[in-house]
Amino acid sequence: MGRLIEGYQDATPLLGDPVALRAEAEREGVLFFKGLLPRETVLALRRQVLEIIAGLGWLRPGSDPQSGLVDRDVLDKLTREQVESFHEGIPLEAYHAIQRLEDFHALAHHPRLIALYQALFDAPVLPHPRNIARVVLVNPFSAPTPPHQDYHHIQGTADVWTCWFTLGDCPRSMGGLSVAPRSHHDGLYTVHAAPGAGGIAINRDEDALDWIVDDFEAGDVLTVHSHTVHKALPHRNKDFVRVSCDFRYQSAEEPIHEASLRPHCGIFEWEELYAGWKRQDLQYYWKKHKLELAEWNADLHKPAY
Ligand SMILES: O=C(O)CCC(=O)C(=O)O
Repeated sequence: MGRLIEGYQDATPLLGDPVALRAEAEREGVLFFKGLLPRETVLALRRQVLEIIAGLGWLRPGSDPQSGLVDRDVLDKLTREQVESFHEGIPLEAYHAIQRLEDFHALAHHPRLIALYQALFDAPVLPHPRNIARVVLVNPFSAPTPPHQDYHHIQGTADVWTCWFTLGDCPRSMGGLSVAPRSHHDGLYTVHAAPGAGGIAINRDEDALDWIVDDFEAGDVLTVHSHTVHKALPHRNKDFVRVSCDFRYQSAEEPIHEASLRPHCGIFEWEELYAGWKRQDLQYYWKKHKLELAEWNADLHKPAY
Protein backbone atom coordinates (compact mmCIF):
# COMPACT_ATOMS: atom_id res chain seq x y z
CA MET A 1 0.00 0.00 0.00
CA GLY A 2 1.43 3.39 -1.00
CA ARG A 3 1.62 6.44 1.23
CA LEU A 4 -0.09 9.80 0.90
CA ILE A 5 2.66 12.39 1.30
CA GLU A 6 1.65 15.82 2.47
CA GLY A 7 3.26 18.68 0.52
CA TYR A 8 6.00 18.97 -2.11
CA GLN A 9 9.55 19.74 -0.91
CA ASP A 10 10.54 23.22 -2.06
CA ALA A 11 13.60 22.83 -4.33
CA THR A 12 14.20 26.60 -4.60
CA PRO A 13 17.46 26.45 -2.57
CA LEU A 14 18.86 24.01 -5.17
CA LEU A 15 18.56 26.56 -7.98
CA GLY A 16 21.92 27.99 -6.93
CA ASP A 17 23.53 24.52 -7.02
CA PRO A 18 22.87 22.84 -10.40
CA VAL A 19 24.76 19.66 -9.45
CA ALA A 20 22.56 19.16 -6.39
CA LEU A 21 19.47 20.12 -8.45
CA ARG A 22 20.26 17.45 -11.03
CA ALA A 23 20.91 14.86 -8.32
CA GLU A 24 17.55 15.62 -6.71
CA ALA A 25 15.81 15.50 -10.11
CA GLU A 26 17.43 12.14 -10.89
CA ARG A 27 16.46 10.73 -7.47
CA GLU A 28 12.88 12.02 -7.22
CA GLY A 29 11.69 12.59 -10.83
CA VAL A 30 9.81 15.66 -9.60
CA LEU A 31 10.79 19.15 -8.45
CA PHE A 32 8.64 21.85 -6.91
CA PHE A 33 9.47 25.56 -6.71
CA LYS A 34 7.45 27.77 -4.41
CA GLY A 35 6.66 31.12 -6.07
CA LEU A 36 9.12 30.67 -8.94
CA LEU A 37 7.05 32.78 -11.32
CA PRO A 38 6.03 36.31 -10.35
CA ARG A 39 2.50 36.10 -8.99
CA GLU A 40 1.40 39.25 -10.83
CA THR A 41 2.58 37.85 -14.19
CA VAL A 42 0.61 34.63 -13.63
CA LEU A 43 -2.47 36.56 -12.50
CA ALA A 44 -2.29 38.88 -15.53
CA LEU A 45 -2.44 35.82 -17.81
CA ARG A 46 -5.22 34.37 -15.66
CA ARG A 47 -7.27 37.49 -16.34
CA GLN A 48 -6.89 37.11 -20.10
CA VAL A 49 -7.90 33.46 -19.98
CA LEU A 50 -10.84 34.09 -17.67
CA GLU A 51 -12.09 36.85 -19.92
CA ILE A 52 -12.24 34.30 -22.73
CA ILE A 53 -14.18 31.95 -20.42
CA ALA A 54 -16.46 34.84 -19.42
CA GLY A 55 -17.18 35.30 -23.15
CA LEU A 56 -18.75 31.82 -23.10
CA GLY A 57 -21.27 33.07 -20.52
CA TRP A 58 -19.92 30.56 -17.96
CA LEU A 59 -19.00 33.02 -15.19
CA ARG A 60 -21.34 34.38 -12.51
CA PRO A 61 -23.09 37.53 -13.87
CA GLY A 62 -21.73 40.67 -12.22
CA SER A 63 -18.65 38.91 -10.81
CA ASP A 64 -15.07 39.90 -11.63
CA PRO A 65 -13.85 37.25 -14.15
CA GLN A 66 -10.58 37.12 -12.20
CA SER A 67 -12.45 35.46 -9.31
CA GLY A 68 -13.20 32.44 -11.51
CA LEU A 69 -16.67 32.17 -9.97
CA VAL A 70 -18.84 30.13 -12.33
CA ASP A 71 -22.52 30.35 -13.23
CA ARG A 72 -23.85 26.94 -12.17
CA ASP A 73 -27.21 27.58 -13.86
CA VAL A 74 -25.41 27.69 -17.22
CA LEU A 75 -22.89 24.92 -16.54
CA ASP A 76 -25.48 22.51 -15.17
CA LYS A 77 -27.28 22.67 -18.53
CA LEU A 78 -24.25 21.44 -20.51
CA THR A 79 -24.98 18.07 -22.06
CA ARG A 80 -22.64 15.09 -22.24
CA GLU A 81 -22.42 15.62 -26.00
CA GLN A 82 -21.29 19.23 -25.53
CA VAL A 83 -18.74 18.39 -22.84
CA GLU A 84 -17.30 15.55 -24.90
CA SER A 85 -16.84 17.89 -27.87
CA PHE A 86 -14.73 20.33 -25.82
CA HIS A 87 -10.97 20.75 -26.09
CA GLU A 88 -9.17 20.92 -22.75
CA GLY A 89 -12.46 21.71 -21.06
CA ILE A 90 -13.87 24.37 -23.36
CA PRO A 91 -15.37 24.79 -26.86
CA LEU A 92 -12.83 24.80 -29.68
CA GLU A 93 -13.19 28.51 -30.52
CA ALA A 94 -12.44 29.46 -26.91
CA TYR A 95 -9.44 27.10 -26.79
CA HIS A 96 -8.25 28.67 -30.01
CA ALA A 97 -8.57 32.13 -28.41
CA ILE A 98 -6.40 30.99 -25.48
CA GLN A 99 -3.86 29.48 -27.86
CA ARG A 100 -3.66 32.80 -29.69
CA LEU A 101 -2.62 34.70 -26.53
CA GLU A 102 0.92 35.94 -26.95
CA ASP A 103 1.35 36.20 -23.17
CA PHE A 104 0.43 32.52 -22.76
CA HIS A 105 3.28 31.39 -25.01
CA ALA A 106 5.63 34.14 -23.79
CA LEU A 107 5.38 32.78 -20.26
CA ALA A 108 7.06 29.54 -21.39
CA HIS A 109 10.14 31.67 -22.11
CA HIS A 110 10.18 33.39 -18.73
CA PRO A 111 13.84 33.82 -17.68
CA ARG A 112 13.17 32.00 -14.40
CA LEU A 113 11.89 28.92 -16.25
CA ILE A 114 14.73 29.01 -18.77
CA ALA A 115 17.27 29.32 -15.92
CA LEU A 116 15.67 26.37 -14.12
CA TYR A 117 15.83 24.09 -17.18
CA GLN A 118 19.28 25.31 -18.14
CA ALA A 119 20.46 24.18 -14.71
CA LEU A 120 18.54 20.90 -15.02
CA PHE A 121 19.84 19.95 -18.49
CA ASP A 122 23.23 21.62 -18.35
CA ALA A 123 22.64 22.32 -22.07
CA PRO A 124 20.82 24.85 -24.30
CA VAL A 125 17.11 24.72 -23.40
CA LEU A 126 14.40 24.03 -25.94
CA PRO A 127 10.94 25.03 -24.67
CA HIS A 128 8.46 23.01 -26.74
CA PRO A 129 6.19 25.46 -28.56
CA ARG A 130 3.22 23.08 -28.08
CA ASN A 131 1.97 24.74 -24.90
CA ILE A 132 -1.22 23.45 -23.29
CA ALA A 133 -3.86 25.23 -21.23
CA ARG A 134 -6.51 23.30 -19.30
CA VAL A 135 -9.86 24.50 -18.06
CA VAL A 136 -11.35 22.22 -15.42
CA LEU A 137 -14.90 22.52 -14.10
CA VAL A 138 -17.00 20.28 -11.93
CA ASN A 139 -19.42 18.41 -14.15
CA PRO A 140 -20.71 14.86 -14.31
CA PHE A 141 -19.30 14.17 -17.77
CA SER A 142 -15.59 14.71 -17.28
CA ALA A 143 -13.02 12.85 -15.20
CA PRO A 144 -9.72 14.01 -13.67
CA THR A 145 -6.53 13.29 -15.60
CA PRO A 146 -5.72 9.61 -14.88
CA PRO A 147 -2.33 8.32 -13.61
CA HIS A 148 0.00 8.51 -16.61
CA GLN A 149 3.53 9.14 -17.81
CA ASP A 150 3.96 12.01 -20.26
CA TYR A 151 6.39 10.06 -22.42
CA HIS A 152 3.55 8.16 -24.13
CA HIS A 153 2.18 11.50 -25.34
CA ILE A 154 5.42 13.34 -26.13
CA GLN A 155 8.08 10.74 -27.03
CA GLY A 156 11.38 11.99 -28.50
CA THR A 157 13.94 12.07 -25.69
CA ALA A 158 12.91 10.62 -22.33
CA ASP A 159 14.56 13.65 -20.79
CA VAL A 160 11.59 15.97 -21.34
CA TRP A 161 10.28 17.69 -18.25
CA THR A 162 6.71 18.99 -18.00
CA CYS A 163 6.24 22.26 -16.19
CA TRP A 164 2.79 22.44 -14.58
CA PHE A 165 1.30 25.39 -12.74
CA THR A 166 -2.11 26.84 -12.10
CA LEU A 167 -3.22 30.24 -13.30
CA GLY A 168 -4.37 31.35 -9.86
CA ASP A 169 -4.45 29.75 -6.45
CA CYS A 170 -5.53 26.12 -6.46
CA PRO A 171 -6.32 24.46 -3.14
CA ARG A 172 -6.42 20.68 -3.50
CA SER A 173 -10.22 20.78 -3.40
CA MET A 174 -9.91 22.28 -6.90
CA GLY A 175 -7.93 19.35 -8.24
CA GLY A 176 -4.20 20.05 -8.32
CA LEU A 177 -1.52 17.73 -9.65
CA SER A 178 -0.47 14.73 -7.59
CA VAL A 179 2.87 13.04 -8.35
CA ALA A 180 4.25 9.59 -7.53
CA PRO A 181 7.85 10.45 -6.57
CA ARG A 182 10.64 8.15 -7.81
CA SER A 183 8.19 6.35 -10.13
CA HIS A 184 10.35 7.27 -13.14
CA HIS A 185 12.83 4.61 -12.00
CA ASP A 186 10.30 1.89 -12.90
CA GLY A 187 10.57 2.59 -16.66
CA LEU A 188 7.61 2.89 -19.01
CA TYR A 189 4.36 1.22 -18.12
CA THR A 190 1.95 -0.31 -20.60
CA VAL A 191 -1.41 1.49 -20.68
CA HIS A 192 -5.14 1.10 -21.01
CA ALA A 193 -7.83 3.50 -22.22
CA ALA A 194 -9.15 5.70 -19.41
CA PRO A 195 -11.40 8.77 -19.08
CA GLY A 196 -9.78 12.17 -18.46
CA ALA A 197 -7.13 14.22 -20.27
CA GLY A 198 -4.79 12.13 -22.42
CA GLY A 199 -7.23 9.19 -22.50
CA ILE A 200 -4.79 6.55 -21.20
CA ALA A 201 -3.76 5.33 -17.76
CA ILE A 202 -0.81 3.18 -16.74
CA ASN A 203 -1.28 -0.49 -15.95
CA ARG A 204 -0.39 -0.26 -12.30
CA ASP A 205 -2.49 -0.30 -9.17
CA GLU A 206 -2.39 3.37 -8.22
CA ASP A 207 -2.93 2.55 -4.55
CA ALA A 208 0.43 0.76 -4.59
CA LEU A 209 2.24 4.03 -5.34
CA ASP A 210 3.15 6.89 -3.00
CA TRP A 211 1.36 10.13 -3.95
CA ILE A 212 2.27 13.69 -3.00
CA VAL A 213 -0.67 16.07 -2.58
CA ASP A 214 -0.54 19.81 -2.02
CA ASP A 215 -2.27 23.16 -2.44
CA PHE A 216 -0.82 25.50 -5.07
CA GLU A 217 -0.57 29.26 -5.20
CA ALA A 218 -0.20 31.42 -8.31
CA GLY A 219 3.52 31.40 -9.15
CA ASP A 220 4.27 27.90 -7.79
CA VAL A 221 5.81 25.56 -10.36
CA LEU A 222 5.82 21.76 -10.37
CA THR A 223 7.99 19.92 -12.88
CA VAL A 224 8.08 16.19 -13.66
CA HIS A 225 10.27 13.91 -15.77
CA SER A 226 8.50 12.28 -18.74
CA HIS A 227 8.56 8.87 -17.01
CA THR A 228 7.27 10.14 -13.65
CA VAL A 229 3.72 8.98 -12.93
CA HIS A 230 1.27 11.76 -12.09
CA LYS A 231 -2.48 12.43 -12.09
CA ALA A 232 -4.94 15.18 -11.28
CA LEU A 233 -6.90 15.20 -8.06
CA PRO A 234 -10.67 15.49 -8.56
CA HIS A 235 -11.98 19.05 -8.74
CA ARG A 236 -14.64 19.22 -6.01
CA ASN A 237 -15.40 22.91 -5.72
CA LYS A 238 -18.28 23.35 -8.11
CA ASP A 239 -18.30 27.14 -7.82
CA PHE A 240 -14.83 27.80 -9.25
CA VAL A 241 -12.98 27.08 -12.46
CA ARG A 242 -9.41 25.67 -12.33
CA VAL A 243 -7.10 26.88 -15.10
CA SER A 244 -3.62 25.44 -15.53
CA CYS A 245 -0.73 25.34 -17.98
CA ASP A 246 1.51 22.52 -19.15
CA PHE A 247 4.75 23.58 -20.79
CA ARG A 248 7.43 21.09 -21.82
CA TYR A 249 11.21 21.51 -21.89
CA GLN A 250 14.21 19.54 -23.09
CA SER A 251 17.80 20.02 -24.15
CA ALA A 252 18.05 21.34 -27.73
CA GLU A 253 20.70 18.66 -28.25
CA GLU A 254 18.30 15.76 -27.60
CA PRO A 255 15.87 14.26 -30.17
CA ILE A 256 12.30 15.52 -30.42
CA HIS A 257 9.21 14.27 -32.23
CA GLU A 258 7.92 16.83 -34.71
CA ALA A 259 4.41 16.80 -33.14
CA SER A 260 5.96 18.70 -30.21
CA LEU A 261 6.77 21.48 -32.68
CA ARG A 262 3.15 21.87 -33.80
CA PRO A 263 0.42 23.82 -32.02
CA HIS A 264 -1.53 21.84 -29.46
CA CYS A 265 -4.83 20.37 -30.60
CA GLY A 266 -3.64 19.36 -34.05
CA ILE A 267 -5.88 21.61 -36.08
CA PHE A 268 -4.36 25.06 -35.67
CA GLU A 269 -1.45 26.43 -37.67
CA TRP A 270 1.25 28.67 -36.25
CA GLU A 271 0.33 31.35 -38.81
CA GLU A 272 -3.14 31.72 -37.28
CA LEU A 273 -1.91 31.57 -33.69
CA TYR A 274 0.74 34.21 -34.34
CA ALA A 275 -1.69 36.72 -35.91
CA GLY A 276 -1.28 40.09 -34.19
CA TRP A 277 1.71 39.08 -32.03
CA LYS A 278 4.24 41.79 -31.25
CA ARG A 279 7.32 39.71 -30.46
CA GLN A 280 9.03 38.07 -33.43
CA ASP A 281 11.52 36.25 -31.21
CA LEU A 282 8.74 34.04 -29.77
CA GLN A 283 7.72 32.80 -33.22
CA TYR A 284 9.36 29.77 -34.89
CA TYR A 285 12.23 30.21 -32.42
CA TRP A 286 13.05 26.44 -32.47
CA LYS A 287 14.18 26.76 -36.10
CA LYS A 288 17.43 28.31 -34.97
CA HIS A 289 18.43 24.90 -33.53
CA LYS A 290 19.58 22.00 -35.65
CA LEU A 291 17.11 19.53 -34.13
CA GLU A 292 17.31 15.77 -34.38
CA LEU A 293 13.83 14.45 -35.19
CA ALA A 294 12.68 11.19 -33.56
CA GLU A 295 10.26 8.57 -34.89
CA TRP A 296 6.83 8.08 -33.28
CA ASN A 297 6.28 4.72 -31.57
CA ALA A 298 2.53 4.06 -31.94
CA ASP A 299 2.87 0.77 -30.00
CA LEU A 300 3.26 2.73 -26.77
CA HIS A 301 -0.42 3.70 -26.99
CA LYS A 302 -1.67 0.18 -27.61
CA PRO A 303 -3.76 -0.93 -24.65
CA ALA A 304 -2.09 -3.94 -23.07
CA TYR A 305 -5.43 -5.09 -21.65
O1 LIG B 1 -3.72 19.40 -15.31
C1 LIG B 1 -4.06 18.23 -15.43
O2 LIG B 1 -5.17 17.82 -15.12
C2 LIG B 1 -3.10 17.21 -15.96
C3 LIG B 1 -1.86 17.75 -16.56
C4 LIG B 1 -0.90 16.65 -16.88
O3 LIG B 1 -0.78 15.71 -16.16
C5 LIG B 1 -0.11 16.67 -18.09
O4 LIG B 1 -0.30 17.50 -18.97
O5 LIG B 1 0.77 15.81 -18.22
